[in-house]
Amino acid sequence: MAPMVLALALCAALAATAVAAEPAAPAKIILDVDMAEDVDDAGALAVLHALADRGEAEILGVLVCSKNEWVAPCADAINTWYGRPNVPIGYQRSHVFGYKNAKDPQHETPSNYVEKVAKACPHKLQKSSDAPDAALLARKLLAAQPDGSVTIVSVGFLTNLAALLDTRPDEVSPLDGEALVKQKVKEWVCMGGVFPEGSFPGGAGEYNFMYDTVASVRAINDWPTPVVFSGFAIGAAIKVGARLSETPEANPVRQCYQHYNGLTNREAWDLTAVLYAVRGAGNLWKRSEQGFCLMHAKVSHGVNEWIPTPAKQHRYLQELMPPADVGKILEALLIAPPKGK
Ligand SMILES: [Ca+2]
Repeated sequence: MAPMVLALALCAALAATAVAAEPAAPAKIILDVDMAEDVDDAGALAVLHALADRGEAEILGVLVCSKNEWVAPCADAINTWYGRPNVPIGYQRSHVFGYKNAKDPQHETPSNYVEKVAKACPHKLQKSSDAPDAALLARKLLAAQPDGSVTIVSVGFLTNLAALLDTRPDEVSPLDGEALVKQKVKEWVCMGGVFPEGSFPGGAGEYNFMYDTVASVRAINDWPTPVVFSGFAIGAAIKVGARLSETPEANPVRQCYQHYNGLTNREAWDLTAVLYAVRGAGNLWKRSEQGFCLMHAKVSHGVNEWIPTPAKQHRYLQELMPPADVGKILEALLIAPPKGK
């Protein structure tokens, strides 16, 4: 190669490197949790903070879909531990009808850890119902962002997202909920469902879809943007949490796992959804063919049916990397010290 050609080739290679090294804009994330009955919501919030510490995510807000006065304070304590005490938190006001609360819409989601952790760790929010309505907060957060820029990650029931679709135009936006979501949301990443079967052997639906069934039907069947589901099997194959014992005792996420299961490993359902939402499928997962995750209300609570069709923008994650290796990635984020600690 002539020296001049070589020099040009080198310049081109350097320019390409410079372009490749340009950091991607952080993913704008709203995380909707049912932190209460299970502990992986706490792990998911920790992973999201770790990704934010690495410049990969921007946390716009946290929504709480479970009915329990200690969930929002517990989430607030985790946000505070990670140095983000001002992340807005919204709380559900609208459980409709479902498997757990069919007879009692006021049914509280029990928890063996949120109250203990909230009482032990610094935070500001005194009770969940002190937080604004989750659907109205989501409107405010979405309206302030560029079009097509926000990823919503739900790792609990679909109470808040159904309520968001049902919101009416207000001072925040002249658009109704569906139109606002369509304009601002890039993708909804949903932990839930059984794919492609739609139910477990025996016929039961997946917990997140089943809990507030009417909300699931409304949110999933009518959602106006692409949706990617991290179904039950994806996170069930990965177990993390025990290594939180390597983090300080003051870490509220460590305390959540401590109270929940004595600081042992737990399935990583919710953590997988956060990781996919921020980093994409990469070499961790495959995305299924395009289709429609049709929710049924009557067959059995929370049963979904997978219908391959280009007419709907739903996909679900499929295993690619061995789950144990995905687990190592999640674990490293879960136990990473907060930036500056
Ligand atoms: Ca959850």
